Amino acid sequence: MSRQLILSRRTLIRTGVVGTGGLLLSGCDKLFENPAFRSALESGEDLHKASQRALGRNALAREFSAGDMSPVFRANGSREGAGEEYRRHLAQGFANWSLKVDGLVERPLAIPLTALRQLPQRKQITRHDCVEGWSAIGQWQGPRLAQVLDLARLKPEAQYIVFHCADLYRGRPYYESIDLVDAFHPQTILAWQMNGRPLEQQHGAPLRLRVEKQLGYKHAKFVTRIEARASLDGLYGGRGGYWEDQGAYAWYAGI
Ligand SMILES: Nc1nc2c(c(=O)[nH]1)N[C@H]1C(S)=C(S)[C@@H](COP(=O)(O)O)O[C@H]1N2
Ligand SMILES: [Mo]
Repeated sequence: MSRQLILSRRTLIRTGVVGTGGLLLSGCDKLFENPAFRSALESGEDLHKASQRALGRNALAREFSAGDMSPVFRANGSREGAGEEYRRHLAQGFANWSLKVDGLVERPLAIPLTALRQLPQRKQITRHDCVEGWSAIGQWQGPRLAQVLDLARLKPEAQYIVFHCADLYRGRPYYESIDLVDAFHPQTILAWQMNGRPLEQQHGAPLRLRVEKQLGYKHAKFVTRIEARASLDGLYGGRGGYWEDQGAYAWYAGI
């Protein structure tokens, strides 16, 4: 595998991703006012003009207010991560955990959780809709996936973003994938916080995807590795996700 760049807070400051003050920006409006952020975003979007033509998919999912939040947000699917390594990180409060970003990127990364927390943040209160027929409203916070992908610099051949998870559901690795329209959508974030607190294990600690325009099963929990690919062929069952490979649900689950 090619060399990985370990992103320290100092690297992030040097590369201008993180300023020395005002790290926590709330909401995307402020992010959009930031010229560095805008240009990073636009260069990402230029790569993918063709996919961006699917205009309707860029609309925002509805956001709610604090008073709408569900008193109970049930957990579904895996409630814990699997394996020795996951348990060790859990015991350490994920202090030494990092997210891998690889595949069709110019700069493979290992980004410590501490660095992900220091990137500009987006906070959103949204409704989670599970295909099994229940919904819950919760608040999610984390950096935009777009920002992480721009740090790793997608190669032009990249078409899909795959999320590899640390759990086994009924003995098999859970994984999911989305296209670049959803990957660069403003509300697509890597959430490490839920309802104002670090993610609980049952909700996918330390990091899970929020892809608000799609159903619950696309929101990969326990994300440990993000892989950029040109195609989904040859990856597990080839249909781009755990439930998709079972023939249970569609790859695109727009709501
Ligand atoms: N890694 C992983 N991600 C997953 C699942 C899972 O079993 N494993 N279940 C999915 C389903 S079907 C739903 S509805 C949501 C549930 O998220 P929650 O447990 O935070 O409610 O996670 C999704 N992401
Ligand atoms: Mo679900």
